[in-house]
Amino acid sequence: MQTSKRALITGITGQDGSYLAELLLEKGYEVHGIVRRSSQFNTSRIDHLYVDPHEARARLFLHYGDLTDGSRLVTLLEKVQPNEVYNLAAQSHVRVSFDEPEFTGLSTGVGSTRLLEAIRMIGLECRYYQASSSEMFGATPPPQNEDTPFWPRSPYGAAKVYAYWMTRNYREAYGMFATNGILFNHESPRRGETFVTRKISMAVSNIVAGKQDFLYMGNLDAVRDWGYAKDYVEAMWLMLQAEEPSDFVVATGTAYTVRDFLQFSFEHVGLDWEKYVRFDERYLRPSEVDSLIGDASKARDVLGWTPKVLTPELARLMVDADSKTIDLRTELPAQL
Ligand code: NAP
Ligand code: G4F
Repeated sequence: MQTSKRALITGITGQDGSYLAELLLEKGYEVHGIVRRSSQFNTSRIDHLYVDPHEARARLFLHYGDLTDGSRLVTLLEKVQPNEVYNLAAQSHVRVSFDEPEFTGLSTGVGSTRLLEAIRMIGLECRYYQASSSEMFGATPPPQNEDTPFWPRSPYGAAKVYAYWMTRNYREAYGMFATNGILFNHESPRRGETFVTRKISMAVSNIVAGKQDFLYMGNLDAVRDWGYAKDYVEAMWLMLQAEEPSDFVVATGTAYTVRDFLQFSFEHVGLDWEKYVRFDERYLRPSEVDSLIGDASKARDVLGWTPKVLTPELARLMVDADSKTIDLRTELPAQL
């Protein structure tokens, strides 16, 4: 399908940003992404999409910017004039948010306000997507849906709750088309290496290749509702095509423990996970989220969205992907 729409994605270099950019390019969008200046290139997840902007066929454009720099957001929005803005940028690691609570608040929380306010200040007519999170439900027992009260258990969760309410406030106060996607955990071979699923899939491929002896982990009892990132970016796009702005839970509705994910992953290569996994308290959090299981009935009924890949298949596809790229990877510093 061809459209002449223009989208701006913050966090385009992240897991979801890269899949969303792919999806929007497939749909004929002109895609603009905000990239943080770094001393090394940080665009490996989107390099395969990049075409030199001097070429007429180029439809992906990257711009330097940062959610902590409000005036830059104003100049960028004014220049790009997007029809759709997807705010995916965040310090997104829950454990790290306990180490860097202030920065997490500035980027993950107030960063959203900077973007919303920049849109309002320049009078841009656009649809806005906020990457809200199931982490906002925290200690409230499952199943969680759009009406479930928030009880965040981390600086990250608290920052996301603030951003959620600012998004709703701009919708109610200024009539903006501003929507929250409350996404449950979603993973892929592009998942950051220090999130639990990717840490497991990389370790399994390393162990099979004889490059690693043991995997050190924290709480194996936590329950999560893990879906596939590629399915979830489709839901983001559908939310901005809806008639009305609203808030939507996106989840598979299934529940597995970290221990289950270990079992699916090791079993896939014929190994017994219990022989390789050891405990390290470094990976515990000061306060944990015990159980997240989403009820995505509203997304199904209003948007027609359903997940295609469930957790056991996800674990297998991640192990397969990491096994194929094992020779191309650099090893992680152990303390991460
Ligand atoms: P991710 O892989 O960690 O990507 C985060 C992105 O944000 C990266 O592009 C990162 O840039 C960028 N970023 C971080 N701080 C920034 C700043 N101050 N200014 C501009 N950009 C900044 O996260 P993800 O898994 O794709 O998740 C996307 C969004 O959904 C995040 O907001 C996350 O909190 C939220 N979310 C994720 C999940 C999930 O399970 N994946 C679930 C619910 C909600 P660099 O590449 O330069 O670091
Ligand atoms: O993979 P995780 O780090 O993801 P977490 O904390 O659920 O957060 C992710 O999902 C949120 C949606 O609910 C997003 F908003 C957020 O941005 C992020 O994408 O940890 C999952 C579970 C936790 O209970 C953790 O304690 O795995 C447990 N875990 C056990 N051992 C571990 C480890 N987590 C990590 N990262 N590393 C471990 O060694």
